[in-house]
Amino acid sequence: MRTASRGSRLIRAALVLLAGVVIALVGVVAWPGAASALDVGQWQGNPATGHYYRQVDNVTWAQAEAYAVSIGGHLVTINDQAEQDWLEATFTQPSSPGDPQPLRTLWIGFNDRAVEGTWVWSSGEPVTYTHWQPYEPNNGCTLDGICLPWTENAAQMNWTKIEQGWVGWNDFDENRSDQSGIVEVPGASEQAADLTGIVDSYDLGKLGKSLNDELVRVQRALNPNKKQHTEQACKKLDSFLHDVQAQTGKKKGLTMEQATELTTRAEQIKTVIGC
Ligand SMILES: [Ca+2]
Ligand SMILES: [Ca+2]
Ligand SMILES: [Ca+2]
Repeated sequence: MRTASRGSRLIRAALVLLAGVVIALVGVVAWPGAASALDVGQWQGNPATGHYYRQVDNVTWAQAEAYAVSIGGHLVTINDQAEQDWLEATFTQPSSPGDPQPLRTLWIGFNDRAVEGTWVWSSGEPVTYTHWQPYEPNNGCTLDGICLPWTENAAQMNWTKIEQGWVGWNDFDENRSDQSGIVEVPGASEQAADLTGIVDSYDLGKLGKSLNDELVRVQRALNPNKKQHTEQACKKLDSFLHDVQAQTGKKKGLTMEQATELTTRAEQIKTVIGC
């Protein structure tokens, strides 16, 4: 009995993963106008927090936060010096040529969008740590009281004041769309942190590793009475393959390369579970 229920649990887990992929495929199509512009990096796991982080490029603060929320997280909340140090070690990179900042500046969740001067985290977590540059946040005004024609209501990390040799946070114009941000997802596992949002090479890699491994175990756990479950799984796989085919080559759909990889994985899984 135990084996059988474990088998059906694993089948269910596998189907949830597949459903995640299908949702992800739909997500590629549904993301309003941003799918092609939204560049996301690899997930990076932080062993100290147990959370997963990834960089998203070419976004305003609000776009980055919306993306983060869509995958179950927020723009990063920096809770302490250790998290700040890990972020610097993991995400520091040179800026693009022509950018006056030597390092790429990165949106974090800290903002005073609701009440000027009252800084909060978009995650709602309490403020336990800050790492502002000297004389920041300044809301876009110099010490002499000369202000830029916009306000500054969202914070970025990796701002550098070369003359002071200091790298820290700065408040900046939240509407600048040529910026990057760091997303933090409190996923208990890499699978929970991913297989949502947008299909990327990371998803494909995880599919190959985790889903296949899981299904090999399913096959071992299955007994002949559980044939029905196999049939259900096979049906899901066929419908998944159908979705892949339908989205291939479409504008904002899957590339041929992505489709081939997904198809290969699904066919492998079908073989493993004996469709
Ligand atoms: Ca955090
Ligand atoms: Ca402000
Ligand atoms: Ca500022």
